[in-house]
Amino acid sequence: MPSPSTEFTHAITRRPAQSVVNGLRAEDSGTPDLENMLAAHADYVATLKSTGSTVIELDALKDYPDALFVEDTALCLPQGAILMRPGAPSRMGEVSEMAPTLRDLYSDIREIKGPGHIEGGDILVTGREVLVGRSARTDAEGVAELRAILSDWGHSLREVFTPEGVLHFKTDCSLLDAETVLATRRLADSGCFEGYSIIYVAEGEEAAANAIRFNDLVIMPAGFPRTAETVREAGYKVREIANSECAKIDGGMSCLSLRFTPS
Ligand code: CIR
Repeated sequence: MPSPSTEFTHAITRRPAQSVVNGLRAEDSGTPDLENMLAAHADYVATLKSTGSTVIELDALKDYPDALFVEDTALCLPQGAILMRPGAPSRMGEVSEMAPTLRDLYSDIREIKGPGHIEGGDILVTGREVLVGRSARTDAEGVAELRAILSDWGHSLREVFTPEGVLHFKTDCSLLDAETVLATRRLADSGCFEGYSIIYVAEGEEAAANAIRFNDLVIMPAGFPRTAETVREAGYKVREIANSECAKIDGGMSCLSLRFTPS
């Protein structure tokens, strides 16, 4: 039987706009180079497609510099899709840009109405539950609203906490299979993955934790050889994609797509 947390027939991506150079970032580590970013993005899309999945590629949105990070706008589950309510004010409008695409794919669309906030980057769907990390972008009210929707669909939500200074919960972890996570020590030491198998990223390679399991592949950011080797040795098929430009605006492998099998 296909595993709904790792096997997907569809993904949605959005091309970076020229305005991506103005994307939000915690620290300035240089201006992203659009040409390099577009090349890496094309490689990312091709890699998703190589697993047999349909990839819906949306047009760039110049008014929203961070709109390529589509993951933050919605949570897609087998039962339906939930429109998020980003905690970053400059990203709020991205949700209504995503909504029509999801309405075409799903018959049941819910939305986080507020006043709370929640971004998709703080949500990890595992084989047994939905983990949501409170963060600077995701608050208690947002989590409570999501919990009510998920309980309608029979999912249990467990609230956890993203370490201080880490943008999103999934900045520091990813699902490798229904019961196994790749995580940083600073996150796993909080105890949030009790009962799961944990593969730790190598020390100094914390940014490798933002990976995705997409069908038969684990797609990881390039440049973290010790972690990639550990994941390979654990039996996963790893594909590395350049992420130097998205990293300058705190983005990674999970942020760049919504992954799902529509109902
Ligand atoms: C932001 O700060 O919102 C973007 N520059 C990066 C978003 C990354 N998204 C994610 O981790 N899911």
